[in-house]
Amino acid sequence: EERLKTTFESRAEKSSNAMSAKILRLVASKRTTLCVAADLSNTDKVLELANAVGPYICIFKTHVDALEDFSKKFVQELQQLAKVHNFLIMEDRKFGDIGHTASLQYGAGCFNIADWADLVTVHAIPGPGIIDGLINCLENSKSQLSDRACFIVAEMSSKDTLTTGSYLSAAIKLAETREDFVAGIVSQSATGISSPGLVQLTPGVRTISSQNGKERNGTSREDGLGQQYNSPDHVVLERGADIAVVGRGITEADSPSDAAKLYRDLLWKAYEERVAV
Ligand code: 5FU
Repeated sequence: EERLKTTFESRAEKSSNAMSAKILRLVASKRTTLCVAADLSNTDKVLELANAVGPYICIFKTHVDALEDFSKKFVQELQQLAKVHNFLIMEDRKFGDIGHTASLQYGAGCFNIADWADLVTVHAIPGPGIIDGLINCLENSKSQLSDRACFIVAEMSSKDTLTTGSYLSAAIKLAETREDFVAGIVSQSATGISSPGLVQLTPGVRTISSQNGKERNGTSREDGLGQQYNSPDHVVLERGADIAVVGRGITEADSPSDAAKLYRDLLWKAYEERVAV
């Protein structure tokens, strides 16, 4: 497939979204396609993780509604680390309501996500109105539209997910027709994605050796709550992942920083193999 064989540098040039071009250029220059999922409950731990893995990642992904002590100061410190280590911040909010409500959730409330998150995730289920809602929010905020973008959750990693068939193809179509605000797609495969600028973000990534010996019983590719894992190689070479999301594979490692370095290396090697002529 043409798109998957193309280097990040040339895809950046073909991109019609400023943020997707920025992501692709960052990935190419920093030589990392690793996104770390910081699913921790306390802001000090999140900042400590961001500082440890910062040199090895392109995106730091948060779930701020899972934090027990969220504050404006936390956001400022995270943004500072993003500057120092050169990574982008993605709040994995998975907005899923009508445009008007999503707009309030994005730019108001105690999190004010629009103020600090470079990227957010959005479910396709409400249709294009949700994208209009988020854009509308930015037009009335101090953040620039060109500094913000969303990823459409087209296909989930969880067992028996409903994101299949016509839902999946319609979600990809939504992303491809709304590159004015869509930088990428969260999915488990590249099937149906044709726009070179759209970035495929793939969660559910873990090496077998990082699963604390669970591989011995042969059922190590799940977490007991529906998450399903694939290896870094597999998601890049067989499923079209541009950026791979690793959470517990790194946060539960003895050294998150060593683990991030290892995942970065495995992922980059697989990318080089994918684009090799
Ligand atoms: F859209 C999705 C999805 O389909 N699967 C996911 O796992 C998002 N995720 C996120 O990736 C999820 O919310 C976690 O933050 C992260 C995976 O973490 P893990 O610890 O590597 O399983």
